[in-house]
Amino acid sequence: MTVEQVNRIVAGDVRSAARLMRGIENGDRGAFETLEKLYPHTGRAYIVGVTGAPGAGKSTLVDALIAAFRQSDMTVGVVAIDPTSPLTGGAILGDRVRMQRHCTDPGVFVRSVATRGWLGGLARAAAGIVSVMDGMGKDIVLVETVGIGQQEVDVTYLASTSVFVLTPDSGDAIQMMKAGILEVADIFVINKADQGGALHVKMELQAMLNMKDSLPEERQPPVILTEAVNGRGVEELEGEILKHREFLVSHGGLVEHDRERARLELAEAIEGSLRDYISSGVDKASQDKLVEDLAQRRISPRAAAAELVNQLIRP
Ligand SMILES: Nc1nc2c(ncn2[C@@H]2O[C@H](COP(=O)(O)OP(=O)(O)OP(=O)(O)O)[C@@H](O)[C@H]2O)c(=O)[nH]1
Ligand SMILES: [Mg+2]
Repeated sequence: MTVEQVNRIVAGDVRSAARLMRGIENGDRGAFETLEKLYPHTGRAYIVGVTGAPGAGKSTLVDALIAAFRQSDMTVGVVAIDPTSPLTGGAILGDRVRMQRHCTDPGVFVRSVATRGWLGGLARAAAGIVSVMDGMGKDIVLVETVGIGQQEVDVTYLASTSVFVLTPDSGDAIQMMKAGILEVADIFVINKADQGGALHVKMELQAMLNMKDSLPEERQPPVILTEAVNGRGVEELEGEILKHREFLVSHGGLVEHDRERARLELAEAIEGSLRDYISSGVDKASQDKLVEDLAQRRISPRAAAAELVNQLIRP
């Protein structure tokens, strides 16, 4: 059954893909098993992260980018990550409405992901959904997230090109330095350039980028002004994304990035396997006893963990 589903997804079947995505979002074990089978068919999509403060215009920009990439004959997947409660759901609704004009285009697939229960579940679900779009054969996958460095939503490691969106008004530029975004963003966008003050922010940002002691062959991240609402500057942004891809390809950075990503995925998989192994391998009674000991402060969390692991390794 899953092999059939995988084949349908690889052939680009939207309903099968949507079903798998739903399963991933819900944390269904079966969905993750199907994802495993899809894995050999992934790795071809070019993944672009679009990050920035709430309301910076990321979704509007993504919508405009979809149009630009479609113009260039590329198929596009979009994963919008909403770290807020699924109860509020406002941003998701906004994203759907904003990107609706593409919903009849078979070359475009837009999906919003909201938090579901367990910690770290969002990032895992998002990574899974990106893989499904990759497996479907989308040329470009755009991943929209709010902020960088919020661990539970940080999927920046997935992206080969990271675009950071700021606006002329906010004190974003200063905040960014603190968050270390200067180091991780490949392209900077100052959106809402129609509001004025954008050039000033651009100069400020470029001055900061110049202060970075970078290696001579290292690439200086471009700073682009856009007006996402009317599409101004978006073609230039598309061009810079593709240029960055060429840069990575010609400098071996793409391979390096894939390797780094594989390393993270392996580490995560090991953690997951260990977690499963431990929770299935240790009988409930001894787990309950340790929990009780912990609650009563008779033992520290570290010591309790060591005891559990020891029971498993040397029974
Ligand atoms: N004036 C102006 N407004 C813009 C521009 N781009 C986006 N906006 C507006 O900014 C508001 C927020 O845009 P979104 O695209 O939802 O921003 P976002 O960053 O995706 O927001 P969240 O996903 O909620 O974090 C909307 O009302 C947009 O119409 C722009 O270039 N100029
Ligand atoms: Mg948005």
